[in-house]
Amino acid sequence: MLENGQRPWTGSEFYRDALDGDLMVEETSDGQRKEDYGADKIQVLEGLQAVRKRPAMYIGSTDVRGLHHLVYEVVDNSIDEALAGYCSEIEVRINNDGTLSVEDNGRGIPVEIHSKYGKSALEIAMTVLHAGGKFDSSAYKVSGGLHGVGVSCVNGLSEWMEVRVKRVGREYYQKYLRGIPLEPVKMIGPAEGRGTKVTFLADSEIFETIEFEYDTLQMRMRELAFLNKGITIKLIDKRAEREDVFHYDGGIVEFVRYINRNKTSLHPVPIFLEGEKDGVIVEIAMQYTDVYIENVFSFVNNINTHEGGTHMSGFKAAMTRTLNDYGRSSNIFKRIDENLSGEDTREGLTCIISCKVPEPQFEGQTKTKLGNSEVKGIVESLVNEKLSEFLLENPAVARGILEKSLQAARAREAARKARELTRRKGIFDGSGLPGKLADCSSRDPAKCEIYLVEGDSAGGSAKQGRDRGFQAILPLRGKIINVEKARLDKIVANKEIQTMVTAIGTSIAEEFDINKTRYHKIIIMTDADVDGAHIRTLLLTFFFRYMRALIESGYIYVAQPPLYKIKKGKAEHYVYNEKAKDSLVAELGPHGTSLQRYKGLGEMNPIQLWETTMDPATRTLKRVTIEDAVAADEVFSMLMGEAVEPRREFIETHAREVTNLDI
Ligand code: 0RA
Repeated sequence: MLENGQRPWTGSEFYRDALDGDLMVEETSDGQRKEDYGADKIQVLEGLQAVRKRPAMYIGSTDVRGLHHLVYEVVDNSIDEALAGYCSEIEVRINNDGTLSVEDNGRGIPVEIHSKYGKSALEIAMTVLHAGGKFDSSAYKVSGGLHGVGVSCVNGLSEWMEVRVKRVGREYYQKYLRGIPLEPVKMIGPAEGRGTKVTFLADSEIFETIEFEYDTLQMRMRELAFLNKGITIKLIDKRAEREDVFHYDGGIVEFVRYINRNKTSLHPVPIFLEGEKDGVIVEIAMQYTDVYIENVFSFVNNINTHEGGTHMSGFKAAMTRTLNDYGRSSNIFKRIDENLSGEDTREGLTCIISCKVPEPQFEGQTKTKLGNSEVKGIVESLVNEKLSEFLLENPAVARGILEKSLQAARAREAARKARELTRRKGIFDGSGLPGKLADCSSRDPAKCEIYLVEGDSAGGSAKQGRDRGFQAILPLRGKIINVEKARLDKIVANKEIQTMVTAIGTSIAEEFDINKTRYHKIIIMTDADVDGAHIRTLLLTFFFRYMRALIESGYIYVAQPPLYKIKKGKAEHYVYNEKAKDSLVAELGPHGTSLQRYKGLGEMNPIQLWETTMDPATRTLKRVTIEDAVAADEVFSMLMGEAVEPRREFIETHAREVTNLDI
């Protein structure tokens, strides 16, 4: 029998219902259960059918990103259990057979018979769409957020899934094929401790790839451990015998230290502010460094709110006001009219804002913008109050921050003057086009394309191979400037940037004007190697920071040069990825087949480059979305300064993801 009766209530109606039914699974007669099984089954099947029919509606996409969302979805349930105070360890394991397991040491999903449905609560949780969302109102559930669709959705998108629950000294088990249970939940033996373990094989009928990427999971698991202090998250890759254990008692303070680990900070200890009002919990950690960009990341219920929202507005308003007030009252401002803009106060700032909001409203293009209006005031008054307190108690740190902000204000003024000068000299207005640019003859931006090509030799081939009617070529030499390490005035003075911006025609930053763009396709064409990926990441980061509307308008693309040329007899085939190569080689057979791997664009002659990469009739272009750019920017901000090799590998993997998108 249940041992629950007097157990304090934990906040879930769904599970409360489950506990009403007084029966343990093994005490249920199977014959009884099969009767009501029919009607429920139809309902369940309809739900799962919907998920399988439109997977993107539930998990965003069916590419490698969607695949990883499955993992996050399952992990989120364990995180919820941890936030409720019942779970301290979560293990995520990529198994040798391509499956993935998530195991926690929480209370275990209830297995008791749900009175309304006449079957195990566990089965309902695993098979009924939104069961968790609808019934479970525990305060800060991650569910209801970005992809809070519940584990049943993952189940429906898995070739198979199995769940093991340890409770009250017993282990329970159920297995599903594409979301459909093979048999009722059964007790399979005694068990020690409690917990839940879910294992699944993503369905290759649904997903473009079902191969999990360690680096992608590693980044998210580390982030979750930072955002939820005290939880231990273990990540294991049985394919490569790789593993990490993430556990941070310092939470987001350690997150900020981590992001800044290779930067020079202005004060040794990050500033930490926290508070709670009307059920909204706010935590903020921040630290200034000597770099010139701001790295402010915000999260709501563990979801990265890339598009900001009310918590971000409240934070920015309070920062501007508090630092200006302090500058004036402490006489750090020399002139009475001295004034910091919001941007000035955030130059060099690394900040994590983490809010827990009971009923979050997510808005915006990618549903990553917090809409709850009450949160602005809550964050704003918290920061106003606690930050001014901090400044008064730490005058030396306060002076450092104010001086940095004043420098930023002066630099901004200098950059404005410099831009005026460049404008007078005609550098940015398109009147004096750079000599390196091989422009096209058309003047209709909607028809024109510009290829930003890595290196002079590939640039040469592209110039010869192109259709000069509408295709312009701009060779970029060497690395472009790292936008994190240079202020706008320096960036504006950089020759590669000047050439590129002048050719595009829009100017940058505050003077950026999308209507002046000379091309509606700006195509990044780099080698398919680490350096190429690095340049691509730098360019995306630059566009993201200073010419964002080009990305938002869908004008930025990545070219897809082939990886191999395969020849058999007279026939030549170009292939664009390893998988395609393997299957074509298998098809043609090794006899008389030759394989050439292209390491760089420079290895192709002009005709080959045209045929494979530039001819609109045959090429594939990948349009860069704002999400790709955000990812590139984040990879950059969070990984900058890490030991060079791992960082390069990481950038390479993730930059490759960017190129794997569909238009
Ligand atoms: C609500 C109530 C109880 C357990 C859970 C939620 C739970 C759900 C998941 C999902 C993944 N891991 C989980 N661990 C626990 C049980 C209530 C009780 O036993 O008192």
